Amino acid sequence: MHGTQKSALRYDWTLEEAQAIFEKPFNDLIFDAQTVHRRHFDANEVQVSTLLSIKTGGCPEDCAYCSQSAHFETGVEATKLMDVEEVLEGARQAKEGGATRYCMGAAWRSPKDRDMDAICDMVAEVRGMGMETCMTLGMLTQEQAKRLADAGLDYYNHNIDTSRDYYDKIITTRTFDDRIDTLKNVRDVGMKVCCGGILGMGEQDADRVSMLVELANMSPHPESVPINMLMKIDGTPLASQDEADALSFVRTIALARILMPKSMVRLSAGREHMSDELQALAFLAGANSIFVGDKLLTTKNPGQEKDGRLFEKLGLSPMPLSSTPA
Ligand code: SAM
Ligand code: DTB
Ligand code: SF4
Repeated sequence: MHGTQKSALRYDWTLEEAQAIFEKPFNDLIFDAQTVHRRHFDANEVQVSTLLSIKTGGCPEDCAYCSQSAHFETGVEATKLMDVEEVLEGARQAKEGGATRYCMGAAWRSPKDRDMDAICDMVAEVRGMGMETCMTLGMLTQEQAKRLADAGLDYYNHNIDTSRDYYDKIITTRTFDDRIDTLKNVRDVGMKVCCGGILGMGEQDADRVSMLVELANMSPHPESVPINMLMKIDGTPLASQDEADALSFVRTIALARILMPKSMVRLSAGREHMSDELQALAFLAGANSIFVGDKLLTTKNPGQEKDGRLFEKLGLSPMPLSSTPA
């Protein structure tokens, strides 16, 4: 990929091509990523989302990174699905805090049909407040996806988390292909897809590249690509996992930007432990979306004051709703 070349979107990346980009001298890689970024986005704008856990803990899945799995003693208490009113109060606060997208997450393997009415009410009401809506509820049937789309859900988050090869080292209660099936159901009913993964679970650079090639060869590309740095949770199998190299993390973001030029690349979990300098590098590499607020789902996030200072230092501004890709 050359800086001046007009880029058509591609869906046929090979692992070798992607690996070669990933391994470029760092300065060349960042320059290329920033060049691609500027073709499609205002480089000083960052989209801002807020998360709410609408149903926490007690999840039957065994994702080795997760505080909410019932398989591990993490100290996270299981709750019932929140009332619609409570969710709306959270959404009002998020809007006041400058969020343009409200992301609601539930610790489910998949939603029960009896929960769908309440879930659909949440979507319709939050949307009525003028925010984009995103939900992450686990696996969906085509019918469930259709109901959510009809309620007005803009995005569905469903991560592939890691490479196909590494997947069964992290999760045994479902397969990589189960994830792909739900993503297809979501796409088929016309919703936008938010799909990414986590770094720092003991995977190699080749897994990071392979995960991104998997995403980049989806047509259309996921509109939103969250790249999470593992939040280590006591009691989970990954509690004392070695951290991912920070520069490899930045390279991963740069590769996501180059392979999926028009997608929002989200610097997601893990900012709590990142320096301003590392976050600045991530933005330079093409990340252009974050979660704001004190909390992600169960873990900490920097909070408004700290992020306000970061935006000020870097001359960043929140992306208006009108600039997010249609
Ligand atoms: N239960 C649903 C599912 O798994 O699709 C939705 C909620 S789940 C918590 C959403 C995503 O959050 C996961 O796919 C994973 O990528 C990310 N995540 C969960 N725990 C994390 C952690 N400790 N550190 C970083 N990312 C995490
Ligand atoms: C995503 O990729 N990251 C968000 C969102 N999608 C749902 C979740 C991060 C969760 C971090 C761990 C926690 O707070 O429990
Ligand atoms: Fe359950 Fe989602 Fe956590 Fe996996 S990541 S244990 S599916 S809440």
